[in-house]
Amino acid sequence: MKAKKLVALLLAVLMMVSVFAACGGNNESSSSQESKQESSESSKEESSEESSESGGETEAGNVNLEGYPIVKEPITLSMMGARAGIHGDWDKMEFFDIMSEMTNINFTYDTPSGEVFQEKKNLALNSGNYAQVLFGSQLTREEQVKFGAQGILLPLEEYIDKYCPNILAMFEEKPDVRPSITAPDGHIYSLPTVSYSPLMSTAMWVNIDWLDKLGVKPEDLPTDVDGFYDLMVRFRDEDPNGNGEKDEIPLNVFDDADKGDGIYNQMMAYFGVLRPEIYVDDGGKIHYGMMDENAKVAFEFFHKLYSEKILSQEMYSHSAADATAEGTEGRNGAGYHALPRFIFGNMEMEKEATYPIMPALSSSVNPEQTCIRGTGITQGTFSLTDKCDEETVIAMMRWVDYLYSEEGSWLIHYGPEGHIWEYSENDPTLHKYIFPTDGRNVEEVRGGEITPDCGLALPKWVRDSTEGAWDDVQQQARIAWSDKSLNPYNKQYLPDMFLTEEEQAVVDMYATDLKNYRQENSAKFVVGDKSFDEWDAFVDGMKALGVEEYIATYQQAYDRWASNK
Ligand SMILES: [Ca+2]
Repeated sequence: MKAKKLVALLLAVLMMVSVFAACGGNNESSSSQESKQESSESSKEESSEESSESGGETEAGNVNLEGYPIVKEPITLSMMGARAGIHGDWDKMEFFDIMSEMTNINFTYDTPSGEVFQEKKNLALNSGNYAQVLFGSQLTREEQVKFGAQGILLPLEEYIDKYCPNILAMFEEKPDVRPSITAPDGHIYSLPTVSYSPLMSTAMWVNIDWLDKLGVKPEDLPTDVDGFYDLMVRFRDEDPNGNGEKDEIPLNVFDDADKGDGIYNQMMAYFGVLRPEIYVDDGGKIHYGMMDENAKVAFEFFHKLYSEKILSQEMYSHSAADATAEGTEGRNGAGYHALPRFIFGNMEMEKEATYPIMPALSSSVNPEQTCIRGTGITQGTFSLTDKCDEETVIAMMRWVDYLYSEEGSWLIHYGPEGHIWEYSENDPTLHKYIFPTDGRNVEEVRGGEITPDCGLALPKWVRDSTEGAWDDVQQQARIAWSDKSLNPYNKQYLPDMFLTEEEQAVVDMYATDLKNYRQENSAKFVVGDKSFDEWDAFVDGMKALGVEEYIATYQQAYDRWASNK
């Protein structure tokens, strides 16, 4: 680990040298950057000496460095965040009241609505009239780089190391997180939502009634694409809905918005291609998936499924609602979605709990069962600006660190016991909802008066166990199937990572044309408008659109990410 860090440091120094050399004409900014770096280095040394000398120091001015309240005399800070449509007034939310009681830290709130938030945020940050605390402010990686370099967003990493045991524990347990939130200049300007749950892979739900009819047990579902194909043929040909008509849609997929990517994203993985565009393989090599040889094998399979009417024939045009309507008519055999009800129509929760998940599949070119999962990281949920003094920064870092504890992560998402949830009488380690009696649903109460962590990403660390902490038969079934059929085989296709401004500019130059070309041709191969004899020409077309430089740029960003690990 130490050696790895040393290598990373050397690499960083080398890269800095080459950056300075490369932009020799830009002396002013690089030297000021250099001196900033120096001064932060020296203050780091001083402060670490200080803390090692004073050892048991527990307070700094008004701030208690341990325990609660965090500040002795109450303070009030300005906060800006995006108000979601479901939100009530932030100043009336229970979450902030509880935090205030515990910490003595209060806020005034500036919460423009989600639709205009981006504009208001930019206006604030560019005019100098911004809040001390940016909470749920959806700071993109580009914004973190830009406003961090301007000194508006404060670097948080030294405070994390000194005052944030919960965040450090998260870094330790989830080693991807720290490099993913570290900007290319080495600073952490914003904290993320980190959410690792057993439900990180999208499920393909299978029609349990049809399996019963065909005498297939859920535990005997196929584990490779050939077995999958055979089952789909039976769904198509054996009238499993029993109406005497050949009206079954074995695999109903919908993608009016995404031009097919929703399906490719899931099914290409069965062929070892983790994404149609950028993904990283186990050896740390970046691919543009459609350039892989296996992509052709995958698309030949998709074409077979489409031409044999196993895939819905409207897969490029109909919407999620259209697909659900066909499910309600009893025509759907399988489909990808969060819950069975969206594929098969509304049903009782007990019934829904009986639907199995199709396992991750293998294929002749990819002998290991494979499916994909997301990164679990949402960027830019908490930042502090240069309107905070040193004491305020320490206090707020202690405040936000609590949200990464198990208790704090639960509090910010669900609020305190007795409002929308209580412990289950069946099993006191599990929770169940208290359903409101005034006509609102649970989410409306949660976002209305309990917490802004409803339709808005906020700083917290959702543990693997959180989703499982509910006394809910459907949820428990979904977790059990995911743990059995998906989670042992899922791969993260790409870590969450920063691009430098230069890298972003290169990527922006190629991304749209490549995507349009890829999607347009992909659909033609699937529906049979283009012969697979033309595949090589298609690959040459991607090369002509700059795919090799596109890949190299991501490789550079990935290598930097990996060196920070
Ligand atoms: Ca039928």
